Amino acid sequence: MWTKSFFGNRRRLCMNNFGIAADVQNLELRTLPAGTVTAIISGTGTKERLTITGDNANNEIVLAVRPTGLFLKADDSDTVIKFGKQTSAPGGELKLKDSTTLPQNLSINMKNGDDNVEIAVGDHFDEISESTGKLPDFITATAVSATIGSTVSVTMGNGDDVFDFAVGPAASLVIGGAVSVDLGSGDDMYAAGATEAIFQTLFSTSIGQEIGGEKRLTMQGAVSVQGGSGYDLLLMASAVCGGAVTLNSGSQDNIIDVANLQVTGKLTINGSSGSDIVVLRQTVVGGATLINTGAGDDVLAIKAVSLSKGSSINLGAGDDVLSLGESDITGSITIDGSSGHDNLAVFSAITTNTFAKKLRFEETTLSADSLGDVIVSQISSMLNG
Ligand SMILES: [Ca+2]
Ligand SMILES: [Ca+2]
Ligand SMILES: [Ca+2]
Repeated sequence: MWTKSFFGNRRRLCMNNFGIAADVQNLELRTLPAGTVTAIISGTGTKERLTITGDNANNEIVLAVRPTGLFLKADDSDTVIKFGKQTSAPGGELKLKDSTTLPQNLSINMKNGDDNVEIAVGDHFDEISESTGKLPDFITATAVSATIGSTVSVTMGNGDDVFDFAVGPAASLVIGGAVSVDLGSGDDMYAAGATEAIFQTLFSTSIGQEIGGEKRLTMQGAVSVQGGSGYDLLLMASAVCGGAVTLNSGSQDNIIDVANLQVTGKLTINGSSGSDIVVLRQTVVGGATLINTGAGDDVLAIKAVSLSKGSSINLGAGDDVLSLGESDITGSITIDGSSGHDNLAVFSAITTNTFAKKLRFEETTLSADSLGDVIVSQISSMLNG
């Protein structure tokens, strides 16, 4: 399971990679008492719903899909799980269903406190070394296919929270409807995708690192994530998204990393205020791509991306950097540094088939050692547009 120190370290790592000094908060665990998490399954058919409710204490839980069924497990030593007439021991778990087909709808509200919720299909993050970010050799890939027929709605509330969907090496998760995640205020983290791809993305030292290929998480509806205020990390790695994807990180310095995604609909990323780092890599977007990093000194890095519909990138106020390379842009694209002293750094090959418009960049850099790969006329139309 993610930890606050892990989150803090990742923020530091990411900031260092991009040479940005950031005010990194002390994310030490607080010592609030652990509480009770209650699970209820109600309704039938398409109205069937699993509702998981925390309290105002710190609640750490795993909703685990194993070959033997669906379990709700406390992921600290003193959280208590309640389901129907059953109450677990502190730190224990209860079985909610015999099937790996989850209830049609899933609603989670963890209230206040520093909460940690993982939807784990196959293998749990406990099995993965946080020190190296690699899957340990001894991990056993658990073959399990899980389905949530319709919607997922998550409210994490105030406090420093973590929510993730993690799909293990031999597992799959298909979510049929819309996914909506509200992280509330606090320094929060959202992660979704194939387990090892999430870890590769978290620990990657450059945007050039190849992120695992297998997309074992499929979200067929729209995906919407709200970071709220606080220093947030929003991460999606190795997943298929059938609808639109919207990532809003809210105020303060945030990191948004989209890696190895297939997005059929529109991709919208809003950094809002604060100095944000936004990375878009190894990703195919079928709809329009709209990125606005907002006020603050932001870095937007785009590598190995295919954008086939109109795209609009605005870096907002502040001294920003847009790094762009190895991408295939067949839709129109407008890039705007907005106010501040902004730098456009283009490396390696970019193909643009349609008019590209560049506005308000005070500096442009072409990476000399990869100029041979650059399609010069297309690049120059972008730089002079
Ligand atoms: Ca709570
Ligand atoms: Ca929160
Ligand atoms: Ca700017």
